[in-house]
Amino acid sequence: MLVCVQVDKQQQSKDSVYFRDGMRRIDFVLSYIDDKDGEKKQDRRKEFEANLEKAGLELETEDKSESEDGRTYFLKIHVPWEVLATYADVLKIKVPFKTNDITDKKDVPMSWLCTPYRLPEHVMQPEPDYFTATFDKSKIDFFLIEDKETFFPPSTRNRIVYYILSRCPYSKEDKDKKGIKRLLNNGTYAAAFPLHDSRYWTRSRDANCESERYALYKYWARFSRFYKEQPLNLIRKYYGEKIGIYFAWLGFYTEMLTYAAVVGLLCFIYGVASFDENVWSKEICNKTIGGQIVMCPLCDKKCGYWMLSTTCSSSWQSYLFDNTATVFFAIFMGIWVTLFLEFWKRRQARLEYEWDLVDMEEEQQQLQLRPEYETKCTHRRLNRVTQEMEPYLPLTSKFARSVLSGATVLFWISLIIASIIGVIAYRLAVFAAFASIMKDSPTNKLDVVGSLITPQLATSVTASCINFVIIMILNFLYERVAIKITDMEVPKTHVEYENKLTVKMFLFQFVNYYSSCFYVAFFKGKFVGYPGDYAYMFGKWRNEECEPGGCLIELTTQLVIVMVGKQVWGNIQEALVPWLCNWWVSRSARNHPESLYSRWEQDHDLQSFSQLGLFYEYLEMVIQFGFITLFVASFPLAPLLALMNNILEVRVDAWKFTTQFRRPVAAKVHNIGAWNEILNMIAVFSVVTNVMLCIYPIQSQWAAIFLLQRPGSSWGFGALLKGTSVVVLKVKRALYIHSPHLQPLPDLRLKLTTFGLRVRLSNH
Ligand SMILES: [Ca+2]
Repeated sequence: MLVCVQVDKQQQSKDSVYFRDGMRRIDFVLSYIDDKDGEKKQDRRKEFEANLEKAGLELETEDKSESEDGRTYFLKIHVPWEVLATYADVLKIKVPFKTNDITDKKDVPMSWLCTPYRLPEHVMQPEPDYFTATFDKSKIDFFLIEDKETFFPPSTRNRIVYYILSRCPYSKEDKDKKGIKRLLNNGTYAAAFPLHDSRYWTRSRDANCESERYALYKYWARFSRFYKEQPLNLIRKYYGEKIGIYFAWLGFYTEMLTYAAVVGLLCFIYGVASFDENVWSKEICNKTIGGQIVMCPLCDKKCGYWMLSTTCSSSWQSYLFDNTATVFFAIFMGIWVTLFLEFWKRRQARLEYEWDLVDMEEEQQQLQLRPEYETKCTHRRLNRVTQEMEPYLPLTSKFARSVLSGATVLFWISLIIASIIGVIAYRLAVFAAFASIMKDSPTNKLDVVGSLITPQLATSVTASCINFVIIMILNFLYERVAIKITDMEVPKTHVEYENKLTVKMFLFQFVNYYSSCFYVAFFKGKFVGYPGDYAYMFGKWRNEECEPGGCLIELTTQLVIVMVGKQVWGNIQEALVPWLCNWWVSRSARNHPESLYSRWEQDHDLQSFSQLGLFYEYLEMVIQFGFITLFVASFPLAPLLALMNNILEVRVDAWKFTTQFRRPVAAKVHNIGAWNEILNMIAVFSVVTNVMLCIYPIQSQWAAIFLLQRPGSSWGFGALLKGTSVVVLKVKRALYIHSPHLQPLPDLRLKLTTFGLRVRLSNH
């Protein structure tokens, strides 16, 4: 008998997501290490687990002797049908009651063209389409329940367990001491996570197990699948709507980037092709024109006069990014941004229908009060609508907290601005030094080193690097501060918490990443004064001048360094770091392949998915979105760079979620939240910056020398660009008029039927 059990266990434990009886599914796992002086912790655990059992959960503990390191206990949690039904009712979870019998299959012409990008149907549609209604415990017969054990999908089950865990008290004396989060913070438990359903590289041996993780890895989370569509329904089923919407958005953004990248590339090719017709550069390089023009010294003491023709080659370089096509591209991007936002709104609305999020009610949000809010708000008041007492924060306290957090954000933003002024001072000081090194060589040495490296370029490259390092350090510190002050504000719901944090972090990041670009684009070289009457910073350093070709080429350098640096660094941080950590943690298990390495231990060794995990993913992409829209007039290749990064990004993120992280608790959201408004804000901003970028180069020195003598060549563009905003508005209006989501979609009809049924149901 003993042998039999042993064999059974051996067979099961590598893959099984069930209790020892092989029947009850493990919905959540808690782990802890039993340390010697942990009596207090032991008491808390005892009380907590007793309360969990009181709430109806079933527990099973794996002894530490079973674990790989011999120190870790694993507590497995199963939630039985009764509890599921109760909480599904409380949380107003929607469940199927009828299969969708309305078929609206459209035959898309030329659909065979898309076949290489398609995934098999069972991956794209992992479950049939249902009509759904809010679960009601008293009307169980109404719903499509075949098997009570599998009626609620794993993502719903883990959501329910997490809801219970985050509200379960753990102290007899103090009723306010509750929730798994606090227990994790004070080290009572080491980890709490739902289980992945199989190993990612192979199907589970257990026939009852869906092995969705394996399917995700096979069809989605590999780089070799980069040209395939994403199985969004499966992602949503496995990870929940929140992560599903992120990947839908990322995929959509990448798709739209393709158009911008192609047009940007064409503009660049135009620059290369029309290279020979570049009159400015020809005249600068011409010995009788550029060779005759003597320019004033770039710095006060050591610099000498120089010939305009020495900047011959750099003027050719800057022509590549600064020509007529650039202006066209800036206008194009203005329209592109508008289309992007409008089409995303539609896509999002579609997803809301398809994923059944349309009538995710407000009261449901109310029910999802953050446990921290419940405990920190000691005041209670009567809600007149529900006639229930609910916690609230007094207005004065709320106000004080908001002011304090606002002040903190301002303080940190001013810190960045101070550091940027520091970098400018560095530029001025170093530029004087560089210029004096090259001072004797306007005619001879510059041909050797100076033809590629002008003092301006050398300064701007080093300054960009320093700037990048400062950006990274400030980022690191501010992240911690932002979380602290958002906690302090005690937002009511998770959604509110995230939106507050999003806005805080974004404001900071916006200044942090873009300010140096703004400086180069709009301030540098604009306040230099005139020969004989130069302007000085702090009365000491002469204000910087742009390169003779204008500041645009410097902006391009800056953009490339920050953008490429950030993307390379981001991918290293995102993929390499978790991979290395996992590799290190699981090394002992790999060394003993004969030993049992159970499902929960494998997942325990993975990286934990932080609550803010998705926030950083969005932030990274939105900052990139800013780079390609705000300064696109200076660098038409930026969308192409972004596109290449994003094709990689989709798969890196997918790979990371599927293989390197523990399974996140499924969460529901309507849309991408505060990011929608932030994207809109960037879009408005980008029209302004691009207009300005296209007007400003006129002030460059060449222009001063050549253009003003030839009026009419570039001046029209400013007006043209002001026209862009008009065009953008027109496009927007046209889209509204022809918007299909104003007409009732077939989907909408379905939902209305559902709604009617629900009304009838609740009237029973
Ligand atoms: Ca990412």
